Amino acid sequence: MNQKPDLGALFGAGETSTFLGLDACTDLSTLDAPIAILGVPCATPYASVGPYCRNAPAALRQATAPLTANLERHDFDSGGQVFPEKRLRAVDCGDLAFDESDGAANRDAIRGAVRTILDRGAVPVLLGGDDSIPIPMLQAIGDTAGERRFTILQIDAHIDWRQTHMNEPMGLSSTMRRASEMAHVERIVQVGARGIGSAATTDYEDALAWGVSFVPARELHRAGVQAALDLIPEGSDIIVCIDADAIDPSLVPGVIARSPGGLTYDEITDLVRGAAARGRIAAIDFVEFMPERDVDGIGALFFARVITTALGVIARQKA
Ligand SMILES: [Mn+2]
Repeated sequence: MNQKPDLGALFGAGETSTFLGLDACTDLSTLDAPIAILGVPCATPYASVGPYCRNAPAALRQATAPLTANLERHDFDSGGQVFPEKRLRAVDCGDLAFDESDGAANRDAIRGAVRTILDRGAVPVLLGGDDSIPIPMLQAIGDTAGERRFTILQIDAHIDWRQTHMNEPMGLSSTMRRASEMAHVERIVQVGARGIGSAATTDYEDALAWGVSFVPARELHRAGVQAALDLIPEGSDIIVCIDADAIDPSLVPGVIARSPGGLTYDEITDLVRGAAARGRIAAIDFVEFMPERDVDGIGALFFARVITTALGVIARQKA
C-alpha cells in the first residue's frame, strides 16, 4: 500500500534526460536550432557554501517528464503549442562540466559556450546553478554585441549590487554590480526586491546613481507588471535574469533565502511575455533553484513551467 501509483504512465512518460524531452545537442559547434537550453550547475561559488544549486538542471528536467509526451497539445499559457512549429523547437545541450574550486575556469567555459550559442544564431537559455552564472553569460553577450546595447530585466528578491562578498567579486551577490560595469549594458530594470537582502543601503544608492530602475515586489503587486514593462523602451534587446527567489516561497520553497511577498506565476510569466512584446529577448537565465530545499517537487514543477512558458515566448519571437 506504500507504493505510489506511477502517474507518469497516465500522462505518457516518467523519465526524461532532456528538458521537455526535446532533442539533445551534444556538440555546440553543430548547434542548429533557434533556442539552446544549457545546464550550468556552477560558476563562482562562495567557498563557505559550494555549488549548492548544482542539482537544479537535472531536477528541472525531471519536473518536465510528465509533459514530454504532450508537447503537441494546446498550451493555454502559450496560446497554442509551446513551439508552434517543429523548426522553432529548442534543443537541450546538457550540462557544462565544472570544477567547484576553480571559478575562473568555470566562467571561461560558460562564456565560451554562450558565445558559441550566440554565434550559431540561437537564444541561450541557461539553467543554473547559483546567481553567479549570469556574469560570464553577460560577458559572452558583450563579446558578440558589436554596437548593440542591451537592457537587463532582472527579476529577483535581491538586488545583487555588492562590490565583493567573502573577497569574491564574481559571486552571486555582485551580479548586477558587475553587469553595470559592462559597456554593452545600457539599462537595468530590477523587479521583485523585498525584505532584508545582501545589499547595504549604499549598494542600493550606487545602483540608483548608476540609473537602475527598481520595481520592488510590493510596488509590482500594487501597480501591476505593466509598470515594470513601461521602463523597457520599445525595440530593446533584452537580457532576462530570473532568480527563483523572486517567486513567492509558498510557490517555490527550493531557494536558500525564502522571502515572503514574492511574485506569482502570472506576474513572472507576464513579465517575460511583456518583455518580448517590448523588444527581443536575446538571452535568459534561471538560477538559484535548490532541489534539496524544495517540498515534494512543487517548486521544481513551478519553475520548470515558467521556463516552458519562456521557451514558447522566445519561439514566437523567432517565428
Ligand atoms: Mn540573485
